[in-house]
Amino acid sequence: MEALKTMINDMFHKDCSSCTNEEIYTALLTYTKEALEEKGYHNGKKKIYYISAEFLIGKLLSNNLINLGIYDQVADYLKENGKSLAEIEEVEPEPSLGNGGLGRLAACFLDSIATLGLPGEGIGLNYHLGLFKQVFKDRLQNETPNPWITNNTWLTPTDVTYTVPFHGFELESKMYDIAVAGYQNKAIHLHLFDIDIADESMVHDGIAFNKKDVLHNLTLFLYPDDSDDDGRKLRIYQQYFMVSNAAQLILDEAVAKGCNLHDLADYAVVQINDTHPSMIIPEFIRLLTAKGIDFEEASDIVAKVCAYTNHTILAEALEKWPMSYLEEVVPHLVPIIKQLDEKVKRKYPQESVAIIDSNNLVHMAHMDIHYGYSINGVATLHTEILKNSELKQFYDIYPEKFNNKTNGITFRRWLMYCNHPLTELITSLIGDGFKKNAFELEKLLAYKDDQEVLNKILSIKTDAKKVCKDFILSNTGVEIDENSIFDIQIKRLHEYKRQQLNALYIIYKYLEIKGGKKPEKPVTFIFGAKAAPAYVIAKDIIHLLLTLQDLIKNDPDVAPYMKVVMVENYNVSAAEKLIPACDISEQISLASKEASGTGNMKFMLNGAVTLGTMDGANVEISDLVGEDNLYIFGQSSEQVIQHYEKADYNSKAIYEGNADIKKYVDFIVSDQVLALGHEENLRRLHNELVNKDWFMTLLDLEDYIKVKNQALADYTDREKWAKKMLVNIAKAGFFSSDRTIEQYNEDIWHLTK
Ligand code: 26Q
Repeated sequence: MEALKTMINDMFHKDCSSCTNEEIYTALLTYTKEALEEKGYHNGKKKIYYISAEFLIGKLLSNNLINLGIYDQVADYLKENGKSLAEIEEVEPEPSLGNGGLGRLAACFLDSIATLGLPGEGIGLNYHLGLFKQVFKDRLQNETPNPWITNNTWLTPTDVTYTVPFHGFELESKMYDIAVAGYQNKAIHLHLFDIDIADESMVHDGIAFNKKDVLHNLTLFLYPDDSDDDGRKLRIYQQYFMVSNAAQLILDEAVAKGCNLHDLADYAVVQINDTHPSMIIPEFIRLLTAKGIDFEEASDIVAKVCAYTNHTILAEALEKWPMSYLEEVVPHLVPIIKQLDEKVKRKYPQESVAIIDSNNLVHMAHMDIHYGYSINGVATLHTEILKNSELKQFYDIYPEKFNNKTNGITFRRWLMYCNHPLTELITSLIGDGFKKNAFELEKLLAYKDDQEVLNKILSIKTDAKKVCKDFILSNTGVEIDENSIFDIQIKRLHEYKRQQLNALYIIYKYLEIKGGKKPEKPVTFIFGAKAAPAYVIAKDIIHLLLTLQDLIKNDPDVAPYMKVVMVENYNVSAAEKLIPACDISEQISLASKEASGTGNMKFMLNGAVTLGTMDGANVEISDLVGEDNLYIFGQSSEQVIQHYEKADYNSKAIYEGNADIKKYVDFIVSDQVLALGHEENLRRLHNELVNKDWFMTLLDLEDYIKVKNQALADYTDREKWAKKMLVNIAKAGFFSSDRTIEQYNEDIWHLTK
């Protein structure tokens, strides 16, 4: 640590113990950046370019220290000087360059690409204010900006700049880099493109800004509201800016390595992360034809370079842009897209596979599938649904293009960093081979009947709950009981994820306790979720949760037995505190709707037991741990898909036919709840559940209550529960993103290390 010591002295002319946390953070940032540069970057003839509108990277300091292998030394050195690394980390702002799962997956993938030593880069946008910061006011979500770029930033400006043409004007870009360290390996780059003239001062009243002033707002926010036309167009501006820069960079790098452009596929593979970067296909063709390659060959070249990952089957999230928008924003791509569409129509005249449909909507996913060489889903069930229903018409044409890549998570952040005590216990039992080969976690199964080990696992959980309790107190002002059961649902707020189902359980439980039935063990129901600013019902669900939180807190009959707490501004840093403390992991989406889920994997790895539907990667978790080690409820994806096909789901009939269900749903608009909450929000939500309920909450409610009660009852047999925890940890190895990335490379990218 001599070098760090000298650096601190040179920078601040005093020693570590007299520095402020801000000063030490500044020194550590410089120190770490230099260490990363010294290690160098992976290189090779062929590179993977992972292009994504989102990279939810989280705070970077500790993660980089771990991957550089110096975390313990730095932490010890600071401790010797009376400082705490945990407190210093608080100084670091969290970049919020993603919404949720898709963005976090991209961040885990960069970690694994670097760790496995694959030549690769991430390419995205440098949103100055990221995703909004959530503030609760009057039990409602408000949105404020999250400025994360300070003088002390991981961003390194580069000299790389490109000209991006739009209708009527051009924008000069500037590329910023963030180094992503591999674990005990070299680093890779995350390239984030920006414009110099982005103007944060145009943001006012929360996160409102002039959407028409594209010159100054292009990189201000992640995904501006797409509830209106200007917001949707701004999304197209952002997407094109991202992919034009990416395409220019990729071609430049290839040419610099000796590529003649006809052989681009020997130098580059582009993974298109959902359809947000899909315009890279026509953009590549535009650039290649400008260099003299004819259209036919250009489209063949692109089809050997681009691969597409689908992350959702929700129709409203599949991007379809009106041709008129593209004409307005990127008219130079329009003739290319039309030519691509005509080529498809000549061979496959059926409208279901057209790029441009009869309403003049451009289907981005359709373009990816026709002009990419691989399409993958993100969990086994999800890929099967794509092949057999959602994208069946394409599977019939191109069966060889379809493949599954079940998602994964980086164990560096989601175990080694966020749960040191568990990491140490595992290391003491099976050595540290699991850090490079996650499947070695299975060796833990040998300790399934070892009392001492089981007790240690339980006591690590209790300690994590104490840490989490402090976090929740400082975040919300609510004091929770570390001896209660921690039941946690943290993820974006969406009706398909069914936070409302969990809320109805809470109402059931509240009424049961009011009726005199006291639970054996108190339960804390913990939530964290942001709702899209324009998603009205999602915001109503947040309002219900915050209202229930207060109702229960203020009721002395009930408060000793249950508590509800909603964490404000749920983000990666909050997840790192909550996940190690969780007993019951809520993964309760309507079967068939959650493509994979990745929180489910993080919880399992940290010894939580899943309570979930047979959806997304829950199915694979269930296969791995066996039915004794998780709790499954609800209708299967086949049954749900049947209901949609027959359009026979009727929530009103369930509501009217089941007095208990009616009682729980009506409680939302009871006098007690209305006395605390807002009538408009609560009535709207009640009406939604009774008359629409698109995601079949009421259908699964009875079974959910039954199975959740079973889980809570089983929790009291501590030894039995500890065994379930151990099996979950031991079987989590499959969900390492290292495994996922190995499979992408084997089947799609074909890179040499
Ligand atoms: C599309 C059009 C207009 C506006 C916004 C969007 C949009 C924005 C973000 C569509 C989708 C997203 C994000 C999707 C996402 O996060 N999907 C999640 O991806 C994870 C990683 O594969 C899965 O684990 C989750 O199941 C999936 O929901």
